[in-house]
Order: sequence, then C-alpha cells, then structure tokens
Amino acid sequence: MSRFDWEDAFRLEDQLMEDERMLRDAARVFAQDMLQPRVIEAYRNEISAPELFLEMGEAGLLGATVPEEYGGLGASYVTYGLIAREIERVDSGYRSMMSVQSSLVIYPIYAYGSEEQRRRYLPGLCSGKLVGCFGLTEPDAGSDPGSMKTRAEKTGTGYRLTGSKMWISNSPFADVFVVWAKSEAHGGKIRGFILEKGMKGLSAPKVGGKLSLRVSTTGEIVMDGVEVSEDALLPHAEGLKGPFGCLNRARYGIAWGVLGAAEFCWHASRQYGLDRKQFGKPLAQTQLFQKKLADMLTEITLGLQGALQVGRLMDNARAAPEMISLIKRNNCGKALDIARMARDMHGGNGISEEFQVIRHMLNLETVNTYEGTHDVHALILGRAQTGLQAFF
Ligand code: TGC
Ligand code: FAD
Repeated sequence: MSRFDWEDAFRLEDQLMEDERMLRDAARVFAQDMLQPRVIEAYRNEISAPELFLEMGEAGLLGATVPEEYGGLGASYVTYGLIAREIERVDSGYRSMMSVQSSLVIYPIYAYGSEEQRRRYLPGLCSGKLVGCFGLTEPDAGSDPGSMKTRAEKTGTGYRLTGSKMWISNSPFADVFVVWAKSEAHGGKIRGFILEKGMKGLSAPKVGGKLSLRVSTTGEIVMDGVEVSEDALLPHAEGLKGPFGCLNRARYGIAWGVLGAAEFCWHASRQYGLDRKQFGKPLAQTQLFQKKLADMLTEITLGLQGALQVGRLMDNARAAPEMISLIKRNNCGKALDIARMARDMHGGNGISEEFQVIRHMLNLETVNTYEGTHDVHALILGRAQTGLQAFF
C-alpha cells in the first residue's frame, strides 16, 4: 500500500492533465498574490473593484473555455473548475465576479450570439476591458424565472425593453448587460438581449446592506423602455433553455469553487487545532476535533471527485443538467456545513475577520441560494427520478 496524503486523499493531482495543472497553478498564484492581500479590507468596507476584471483578464482567468480567436484560452471545463476553486479559496465574491463574466456573459454571447456579436464583445470581455452582467432574476421571479415580467415589444427597427431585474452581480459598473425578457414578437417566448451601459432608460442601482458576498457588487437592472436595434437580440436561444444553458456552466464552476472555500476553512481549522492548547493539550488531540476534521476531509475529497467526473463529462459533451444540480447542491451544502464547523472550531477567534472563516461562512450562505437554491436542486433531482414535478 502507498502512503496516504491527507491534503490530496484520492490523488486528484494525478488525475489532472499537465496543462490543467499549469493553468491551475497560475490561478493559484494570482489568487494568493493579487486577491488574498486585499480581501479582508475589501470585505470590511464593501469595496467594489471593477479594475480587478482587467487583472483577471490579463491572468487569462476570464472566458477560459472560449476559443483563442475570441480572446479565451480554449481550455477544458476541468480547468475552468480548477480556476474557480483557486479564486474561491480566497473569497466567493471574487469567484462570483469571474463566473458571471465567464459563464453568464461570455458563454451566451459565444454560444447564442451572431458572429458580429462575438467579434464585438468577446475580446473586450475576455480581457476584462469590458465588464458584463446577467439579468434573469426579478423582484417577483427568483426560483421561478419563467414567471418574469420583463417584456420586449417590437418597434420599427428593433425592440423596446421594459422591466426590472434584481440581485444582479456586477450590474452597477457593467458595460454589457445580457438580459432575458418575454418577447411579444416571438409568441411571448423568453429571448436574450445585449444592452450597453449608457442606453436611454437603462440604470443599475446598487443593492446596499449585504452582509454576505461583500467584495462582489450586486445591483438591480431597471429598463424603462430601453430601445435597442435588431442586432441586440441573441439569435440562437429561445425559451428558458437559453438562460439555463448558461446556468449549467456557472453552477458547475460553483461546485468546484465552494470546495476551495471549504478547503481554506478545513486547513485553517486543522492548523488552529494544532496550535491552540486547552486542558493541557492541543485541541487537535481531542476526539471531537478529529471527528470534525475527518468529516471535512471526507466531504471535500468526495466533492472534488464528483466535480472532476462531471467536468470530464462536460468536456466530452456527455454531462446532463441533473448531474450539475447534484454537485452544485451537494458541494454548496457541504461547504456551508464545513465553514460553520470551522467557525465553531475557532472558538471566539472564529468570529474575527482576521481568521477569515466567518467570511467564508457568510459568503457560502449566498452561494447555497443563488444559481438555484439547495431545495430547488433537490426538486430537480426529485423530478429526475420520479418523473413528477413538485415545484407547484
Ligand atoms: P422547466 O419546465 O423545468 O424547463 C423549461 C425549459 O428549460 C429547459 N431546461 C434546461 N435546459 C438546459 N439546462 C437546464 N439546466 C435546464 N433546465 C430546464 C427545459 O428542458 C425546458 O425546455 P423546453 O424546450 O421544453 O421549453 O422549467 P420550470 O419553469 O418548471 O423550471 C423550474 C426550475 C426550478 C428547474 C428552474 O426554474 C430553476 O432552476 N430555478 C432556479 C433559478 C436560478 O437558478 N436562477 C439563477 C439566476 S442567475 C444567478 O443566480 C447568478 S449568481 C452568479 C454569481 O454571482 O456567481
Ligand atoms: P425564492 O425563489 O423566493 O425562494 C425563497 C425560499 O423558498 C428558498 O428557500 C427556496 O428554496 C424556497 N422555494 C422556492 N420555490 C420553492 C418550491 N417550489 N418548493 C419549495 N421551496 C421553494 N440572479 C441573476 O439573475 N443574476 C445574478 O447575477 C444574480 N446574482 C446574485 C447575487 C447575489 C448576492 C444573490 C443573493 C442573488 C443573486 N441572483 C442573481 C439571484 C438568485 O439567483 C436568486 O436569489 C435565487 O435564484 C433565489 O431566488 P429568490 O431570492 O427570489 O428566492
């Protein structure tokens, strides 16, 4: 039998390709050198940092899966997941900035856009010169996006969009808005439109008072009769499967990302337990502490294997949305449990920003909710095995 490596229990490292390891290492250096030094203050003061997009773009972290001719790296989905894990090891909010740009803005323009739209937007978005946002959720349509009220009416030369979107990552400083609306001209079906900052009737006020995901800026999108020309319509997506095609990618990335946050909490707890003595011995020498570390090691190891397998299937065009629901739900739920446990294992220090575990815990509350809540993914998996939908 060979030696057990607690930091890589199932030898994930051996299951990665050389180029995947290389891009993962570059993402780790970026995250540790550029993001980690600023995160505590940024979280405390809720600092929005649009300039980070340029830095991420320069590091090749935006739109990694898109072909090079549009500004991406032509990388695998496994690589995309590994990037998400490294960024979220620092903070879920930074990963949010990256994954909205990559999966929810670059991807739909690449997959559903015309050649002209691809050439117009993708190089700027991949380099971070342009910042994007994705508007699906509305004040009265969250888990049920099919009930959205935003409408696109046909005009002589294009469309007029009216409605409002809520809880939109990046929107207050976005240049490019991918928004989803029911289009009268297409029988009321949901269609995607690309809007640009500065259009008449378009505004994106910031949502204040967030106690979670504070390094990521969140806002509304208000469309008060925004007029766009025909070429703002994404030609190759119709119905809810348009936005869901993007969500599949983002949810997949989240399934990797949250394990980065969980790994941070696990490693921090282990070290804290080795350093801190109570009752004359290290906390890590108590049975209850070791049981918690064993649970963390187990869930993270299993979660990573699940994410890797789904990533490999995505790279071979054999993944199903339900597989993504399974890993998004499981890994978010487990990461949140781990972060809560880590907070507890740090005792009083666990509530201090300096030890960072409470920041991860608070962030993961959001990640467990957005991109389909934990319970909504349970209903997707319930429907998949019974054939019965229980949403309404
Ligand atoms: P349903 O009848 O299930 O489906 C309608 C149509 O959509 C198709 N579809 C999918 N296609 C591709 N991938 C998927 N995952 C798909 N899921 C459904 C489906 O085949 C059907 O197509 P067709 O051709 O028959 O019309 O629709 P429903 O209205 O019953 O949906 C129910 C439910 C719960 C599954 C769905 O609405 C849902 O997933 N709700 C959660 C909403 C959500 O995830 N919102 C995310 C907003 S974006 C966000 O949170 C970004 S945060 C990012 C960050 O900062 O990191
Ligand atoms: P609701 O749908 O009202 O759900 C409330 C509760 O009811 C949840 O527990 C849910 O599980 C439960 N529930 C709902 N339906 C059922 C049911 N049928 N059966 C049982 N239980 C049910 N959206 C975007 O479009 N773009 C973004 O960039 C974006 N970024 C976000 C950033 C942040 C920080 C946050 C918090 C949200 C973001 N969202 C974004 C929105 C996010 O996707 C929604 O918040 C999420 O889909 C849940 O919708 P909701 O908040 O309306 O909750």
